[in-house]
Amino acid sequence: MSTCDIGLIGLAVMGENLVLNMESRGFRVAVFNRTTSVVEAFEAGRGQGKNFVFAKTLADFVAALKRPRRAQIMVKAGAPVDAVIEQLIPLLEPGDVIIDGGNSLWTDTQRREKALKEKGIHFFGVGVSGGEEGALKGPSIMPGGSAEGWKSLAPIYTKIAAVAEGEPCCRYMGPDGAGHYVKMAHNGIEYGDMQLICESYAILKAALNPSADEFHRIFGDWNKGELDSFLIEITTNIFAKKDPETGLPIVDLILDKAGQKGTGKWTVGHASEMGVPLSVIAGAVEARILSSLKDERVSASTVLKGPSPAPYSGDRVKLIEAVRDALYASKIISYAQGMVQLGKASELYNWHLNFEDIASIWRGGCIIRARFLNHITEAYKKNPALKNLVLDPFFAEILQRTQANWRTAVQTAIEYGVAVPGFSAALSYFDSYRSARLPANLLQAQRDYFGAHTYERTDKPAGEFFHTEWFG
Ligand code: NBP
Repeated sequence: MSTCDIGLIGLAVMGENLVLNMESRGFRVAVFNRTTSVVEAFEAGRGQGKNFVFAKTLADFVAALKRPRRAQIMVKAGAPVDAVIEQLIPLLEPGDVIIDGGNSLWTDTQRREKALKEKGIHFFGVGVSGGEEGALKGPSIMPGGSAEGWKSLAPIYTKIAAVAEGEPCCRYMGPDGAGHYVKMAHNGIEYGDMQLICESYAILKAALNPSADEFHRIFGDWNKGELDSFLIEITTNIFAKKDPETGLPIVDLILDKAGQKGTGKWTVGHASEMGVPLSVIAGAVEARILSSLKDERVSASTVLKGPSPAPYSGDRVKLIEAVRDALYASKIISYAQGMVQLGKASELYNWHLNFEDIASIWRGGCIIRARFLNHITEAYKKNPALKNLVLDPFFAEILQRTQANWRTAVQTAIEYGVAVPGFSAALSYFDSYRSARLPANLLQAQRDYFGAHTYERTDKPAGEFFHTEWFG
């Protein structure tokens, strides 16, 4: 009866594809879904004839699992996860493992892990990236939970994960919320990458107005070089897709109103709480928010006019190269900021995150997979204590090399009145981070002026604070 290696609750897009992946790698899997008809449809459809137990009750589901039981939850993040855990608890025993594979908030994972530990149940917060296709063919997997519990999960998750450079894209991240935090940071970086690609498109469109076919060629060329990545690849493909109804490029018919589910906002909110600059991702989140104000923007566009530059008279090829360089440099800054955030969170929660591992499991299976993650992996392999990715010689050289083009791209955007919150935030971070002196001396004077907040002096020892009587 108890014959299944693992069980999964929640047969929506991700759950269904994940269990098919597990089954295809030789595991026997019990499946359950709150709405029974979903299990029946799976049994009659994609699951037919395969090595599954199609459970119609949670009790049957649990009874089908080998001990220690491994029960993965793949339902909507938030209250549904707590509801499923509550139903599972009376059916499980100490030593069993519950895995939450959804995009849960890491603090929820910490709370759940603590509560279940008291009952002797291991709880795992596992980040799964790669969408529907990744879940089916091999996602990037970011597990967080007890090191002991991981022993019983590792044989399954390392086998179903994507493989990059011969290694599975799955490593143990650390205790409690570590896996879900890394997944959240991954999603934040994904927001940044997508926004930077959109800004490249916006600048080129405003200055050169390439056709969709030309964009297809431009992004296709970029994908052959340093920018080689899943997101550039799908962007290339998007430009080639025609609308069957009108024959026009589908991208030109899509409403410019972006959606978001919340992981980007969580990432930016916590970075800010920890005092970590995350300006590229913050720019990306805000760009989505602004895009969603479509009606307001349409009416503002009739009142507020931008510049009317002359048609672009420079070298088209050079501008395309400049935008590509700006995209690459901004992307490096975004990853550098994301890694600093992970470092700070690791210190805060004592997770001992390993950045080489993180960069290496993002090389395959997930949405941000990219050739340049090999270089990030290398950078942390050489120096696990690297303070900031931009200080690694490989990346520092790229930022030096692309700097002039990066500035040209931002200048062109400004000239044409194109918003580039990601490019400009990245460049401002670069210019701030490399500045030995910033205008914060004036800011400190202002704070002291109106609030007697005091300041330190350049000509006195650090830690000595001064106040000026500004009035009179
Ligand atoms: P959804 O996030 O759309 O959730 C649907 C599933 O949750 C269904 O199986 C539904 O059961 C179940 N569910 C809900 Br809603 N409330 C429940 C409750 N109170 N008790 C039990 N089950 C409940 O599914 P998804 O898109 O497959 O995503 C699953 C998780 O994976 C989410 O956390 C998501 O953020 C994450 N994720 C998604 C992607 C992606 O590309 N979609 C990628 C990576 C991670 P029902 O059939 O009875 O309504």
